[in-house]
Amino acid sequence: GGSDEQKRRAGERAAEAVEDGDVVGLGTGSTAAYAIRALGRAVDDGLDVVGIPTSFDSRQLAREVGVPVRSLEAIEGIDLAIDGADQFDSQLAAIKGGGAAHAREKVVAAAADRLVLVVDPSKSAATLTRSVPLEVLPDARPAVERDVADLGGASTLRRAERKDGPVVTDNGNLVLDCDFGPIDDPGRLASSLASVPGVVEHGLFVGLADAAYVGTDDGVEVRTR
Ligand code: DER
Repeated sequence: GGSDEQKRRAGERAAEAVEDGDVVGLGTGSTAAYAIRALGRAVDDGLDVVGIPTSFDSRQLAREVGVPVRSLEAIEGIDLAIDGADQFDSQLAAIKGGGAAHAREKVVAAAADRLVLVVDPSKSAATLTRSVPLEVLPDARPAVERDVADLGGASTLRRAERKDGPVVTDNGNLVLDCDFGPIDDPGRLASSLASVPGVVEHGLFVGLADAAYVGTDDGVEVRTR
């Protein structure tokens, strides 16, 4: 992946786009974390903002740095969502879910007036090629694996690192990482995956991002659709 300096530049630039009184979607991952930390400093300087976290982790970090948080159900709308991505293409279609938080991330992203991806150059690709994470109801996993195979995907149950057995999401579900090879039509695959029974959410974010802030070694490139 990219350097911490590149991620920091992207995250801090996104935080600068937040205006007084905004409701902000707080994404998950190491790049979005820089935006949350920058918002914490802005709150110390008097910025009036409410954060909507997308995971246990982003809620914890927001609390640590002093960004007021509300649950998603408590707000009418979100002005700006800031989130990372595992990969994105020239149309700003993205693969997310490296942190197994993509179900709540997508709800927040879709509810937001604007979604800005905060990324580093290692996430950019002409064509999406990474595995697509699926959040899956535990009992439905074998059926979902069969449906994914029928769609040409190879599923791997995401195992935890410091726990025996699989990763369990904040919502109590499992994660399948599904390798479809190069994804020439992300929209088509997204709708196929969305209709597989037992899939709570897939990690393809198509038509959601308005811009990508790409942190480089000497600045930030802003890419739009
Ligand atoms: O889980 C996610 O979708 C995150 O946004 C994530 O995958 C990106 O994480 P990173 O900024 O630490 O690379």
